[in-house]
Amino acid sequence: ACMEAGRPVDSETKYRLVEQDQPLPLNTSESEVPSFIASKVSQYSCQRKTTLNNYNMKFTDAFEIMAENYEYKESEILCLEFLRAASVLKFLPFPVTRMKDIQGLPCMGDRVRDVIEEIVEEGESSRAKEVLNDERYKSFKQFTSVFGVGVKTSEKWYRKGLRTLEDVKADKTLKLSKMQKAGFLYYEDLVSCVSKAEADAVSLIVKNTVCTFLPDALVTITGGFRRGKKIGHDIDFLITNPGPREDDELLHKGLLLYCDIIESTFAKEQIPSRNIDAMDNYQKCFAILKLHQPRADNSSYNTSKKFDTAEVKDWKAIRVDLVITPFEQYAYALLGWTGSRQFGRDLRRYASHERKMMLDNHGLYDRRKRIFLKAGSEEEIFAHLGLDYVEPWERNA
Ligand code: DCT
Ligand code: MG
Repeated sequence: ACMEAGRPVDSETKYRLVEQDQPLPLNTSESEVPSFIASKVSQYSCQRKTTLNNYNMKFTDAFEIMAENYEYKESEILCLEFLRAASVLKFLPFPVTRMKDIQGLPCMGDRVRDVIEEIVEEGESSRAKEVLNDERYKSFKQFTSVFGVGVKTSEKWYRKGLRTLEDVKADKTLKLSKMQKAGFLYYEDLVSCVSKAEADAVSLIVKNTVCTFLPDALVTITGGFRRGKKIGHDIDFLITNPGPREDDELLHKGLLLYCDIIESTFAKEQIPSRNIDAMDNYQKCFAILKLHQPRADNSSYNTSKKFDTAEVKDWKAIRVDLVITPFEQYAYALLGWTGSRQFGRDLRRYASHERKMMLDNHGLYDRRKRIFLKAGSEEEIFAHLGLDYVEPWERNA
């Protein structure tokens, strides 16, 4: 129910203006306007601080719908245009109310301005609304909400004339992958978002389990939860073990509802990938974990019929990504897996366009010096790039 506009919507952001405890402008008296110079805003989100305080959700939601539709159409350039614009508006310390407010800002192309203009004038975007009602968009949205289904599979299903998940389930000629079968089996749980409390509970399980195999291992929560989000679509973990390498099976089978282990494809002398959106080569495990949670007694019906409680499902399926990295690459993996995706994209773009360096989740290569730059912390990576440090909760670009 929290899926909207392509990704789980942080329902809390809707109330943030009310419950926010740290107002943005620092030490300004009421009459003072926070100093903000539009023309000084960097086009790279890695040079901006973007908290979860989004004053422009009206616009960014519309942009994300547009971007998603272009993603489904595989128009990468248009998709990125809207994602970059969304990221700039997420960073703005005030709500946009007139066209003048965006004057001088980067990433505000004509297509983007048209959408902003309409929202400023009409309160909503007819283009975004059109997309939401578009048959192809609606189908792709449903299809990609299944774990293991991406744009390519959706395209295939759509071309076969399938339009809904019911159509897909009814089509017995389709060959579903193991991943997709698990995706359908746990569908309801997986589309309902993961809460911070659930993330903490899973974190304990993962840490305890990893600990029994690798007592010295470092387990860190990454992804949206590390950036301070209160809900997510999955929980991302980074695991590293100082000392000798030993990346064997990490989890008790009983809790693992689904596990797809991707073996490490890392070749030592490999130069960082040029692909801006490249996957990394770490051993990883896309898993679905069984989280036991005694359901709150929200129905007196259950308690009055005690013998029926065995029928009640007392657990929830939760998507967990485990990434195992060699200790030397830990900082790079942490930076990459903390995201946001847009922040990561801009870091890599900045490295290559502004510094002649190549950044990925494994390392940073200086093309002029022809060396890999070592880093033991995220701070060191920012320093290598000549960037001011940006805290995880400021990377919600
Ligand atoms: N990432 C990466 N390489 C990949 C996949 C992801 O570097 N092959 C990074 C980008 C963001 C981060 O990992 C976490 O990915 P998601 O879980 O998809 O994003 P999220 O920000 O955690 O969002 P959500 O809250 O929806 O899980
Ligand atoms: Mg995540």
